[in-house]
Amino acid sequence: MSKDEKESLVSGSPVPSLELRSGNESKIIRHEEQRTGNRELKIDVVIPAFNEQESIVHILKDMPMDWVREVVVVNNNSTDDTVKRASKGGATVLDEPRQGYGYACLKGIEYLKNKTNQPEIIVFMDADYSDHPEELPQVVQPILENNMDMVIGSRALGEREKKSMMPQQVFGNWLATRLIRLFYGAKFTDLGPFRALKFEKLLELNMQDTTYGWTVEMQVKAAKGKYKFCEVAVNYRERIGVSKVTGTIKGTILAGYKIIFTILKYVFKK
Ligand SMILES: Nc1nc2c(ncn2[C@@H]2O[C@H](COP(=O)(O)OP(=O)(O)O)[C@@H](O)[C@H]2O)c(=O)[nH]1
Ligand SMILES: [Mg+2]
Repeated sequence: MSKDEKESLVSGSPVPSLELRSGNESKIIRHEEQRTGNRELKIDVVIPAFNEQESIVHILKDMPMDWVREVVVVNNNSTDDTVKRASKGGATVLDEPRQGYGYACLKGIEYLKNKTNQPEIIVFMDADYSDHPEELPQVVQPILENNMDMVIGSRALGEREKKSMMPQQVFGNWLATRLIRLFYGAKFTDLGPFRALKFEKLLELNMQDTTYGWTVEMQVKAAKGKYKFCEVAVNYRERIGVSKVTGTIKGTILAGYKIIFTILKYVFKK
């Protein structure tokens, strides 16, 4: 897709048609229909959040709600105003008392699974306003147009603001993606949090990780399962608020260890 085409999608200019496959069915949904809110396109967003009262407001404000059916913010024991503000911003707020990024994502999935009307596509993004919610159409587009099972928003391919990623994070992602290439033959450039999957394919992955190994487990299992996946460039900016993972020594060590461990674990595991 050219840059102009991408920009036209984000700014909402109509594109002729999008093809959405669900199960064996293949139906054509006209772009304008999504925009007029007939809600035929069932895209739900899950955002794990831990003390993100400032950023969550911006995220919800920028969320392209003509594409999204429901935004689910999973709160992990926040002690600030995250819950109140997320709820005021129109999100469904769930509480997950067990601390951990993976626990929060699992809670969001469980909630969507129990809906009578499950989503066709699930999108994950972080709560710190580093991701650009308005880029959601680009991230889901390969599922709609090319029948991909999973799309990773790659910060390595996109533009990163200077202080948006710590050097150890850039190196860690490079190393992890090299290892995935080596052990699984799958080419990724990032383990970024902004990603989209067909919901049924996500359920098939049977995700287990409860903390920092979440994103890499998903990619490794998708590679092993021969999923159709691709990456799209996403931009990344300096977060609002305080980093809980790579901004702390403990978080960096734990995340690094967990990511490498997860990559190796699934080489041998069925
Ligand atoms: N649910 C949940 N989310 C968390 C936890 N720690 C961090 N997060 C969220 O995970 C995302 C990434 O964390 P962040 O602090 O930005 O880490 P960084 O991007 O590595 O600096 C943000 O949306 C956080 O709110 C946690 O223990 N539980
Ligand atoms: Mg962050």
